[in-house]
Amino acid sequence: MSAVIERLAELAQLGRHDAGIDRALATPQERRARERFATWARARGYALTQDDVGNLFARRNGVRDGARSILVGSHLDTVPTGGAYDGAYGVVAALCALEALDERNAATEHPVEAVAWAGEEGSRFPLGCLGSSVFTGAYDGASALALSDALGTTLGQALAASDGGLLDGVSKRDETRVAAYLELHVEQGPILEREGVSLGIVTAIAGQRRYRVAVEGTSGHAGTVPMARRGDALCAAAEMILAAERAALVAGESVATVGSLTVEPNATNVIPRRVTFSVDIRSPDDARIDAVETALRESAGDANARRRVTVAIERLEARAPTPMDPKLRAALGRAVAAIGERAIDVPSGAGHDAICLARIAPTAMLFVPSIGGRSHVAEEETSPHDLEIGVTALAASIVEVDKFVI
Ligand code: HGY
Ligand code: MN
Ligand code: MN
Repeated sequence: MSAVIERLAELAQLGRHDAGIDRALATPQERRARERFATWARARGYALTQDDVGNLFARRNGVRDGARSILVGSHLDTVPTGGAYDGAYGVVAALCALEALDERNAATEHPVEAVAWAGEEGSRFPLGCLGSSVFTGAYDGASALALSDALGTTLGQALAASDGGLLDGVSKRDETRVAAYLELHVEQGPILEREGVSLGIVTAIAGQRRYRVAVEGTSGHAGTVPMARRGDALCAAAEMILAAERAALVAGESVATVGSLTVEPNATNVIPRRVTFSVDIRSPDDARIDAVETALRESAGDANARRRVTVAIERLEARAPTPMDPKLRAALGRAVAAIGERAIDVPSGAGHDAICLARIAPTAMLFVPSIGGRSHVAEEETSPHDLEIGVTALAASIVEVDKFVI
């Protein structure tokens, strides 16, 4: 069994439960995944560094003194019901690609570093791409460490804890100059499988905005408050959620998702006093995201006017649609041809750390197919054949990119 298959099977046990894998940032299971990454890297003599928010780097030296690093990686954390490949594949494949260069005794001009970015999913602390946002200066490190999870634990506290924290004996990372960034990821969509091809070269990553919406109404007895006199927070929330769904359908090439919702006091015979819910809007076209956000805000205004509630919309994150670097995409095309494979251009509806790295360095992504196009579910699956081709293509891409980036 190849190293990429074996290592993914091992990581898949960390955080496994009967509905998938739960490996949120700075939890014991996610720390153990970072420890496995460190063990594999040390076994190859790669120099390990980590920064204050838990990004972890394994460096294979280059031959040109002072050259900036080519970073290659993804993330080890998962959504609460995650699969075995989202993120983990790109981290394991990055290490395997470095090892493939070792086996071929292939020297690179630039140092190449495999990276495990901290907290890409944003499932524990309320910021997606947390680690790569801090690394690229898109988010302040101290503010990130002050972010709290649902239980009030801050990221700083979690990383200081022995079981979820930074790894011992790993030197601090200060270097943030980057020559280029490559990320290999499962597509999480249906295109490659439908086209019958094992590799995709990503054209652009969809823009994404995340919000937290709070609806304050008035609690009361479910049996005695007349309908015309209610300030029912949940009915108001329901109207807003359907307004966002309708707006995404009308805008086209857009998606709007409410994945998380809480009701207070959450009792069957009490009118809901307060409802909070998440909104995730995405599109390759910012104007369409604007249209869906406008519809959401208009629906909130309508609820404020008609429903005796008060609605507050907090925008948590906004990432513009991000094209991948054309010169790197061409290099990936040459690399795929060099290994005798075919690739097609494919957009990414899913978000990735690459959206942050593209702010500071030429950035490109490779995809391999997701069976049934499914991801963020326990059933997430990619064939061993495609997993292995991805690693070969990634190693060839590093060699190609190393020839010309600065
Ligand atoms: O939400 C996303 O697209 C990514 O999986 N964090
Ligand atoms: Mn994901
Ligand atoms: Mn991912």
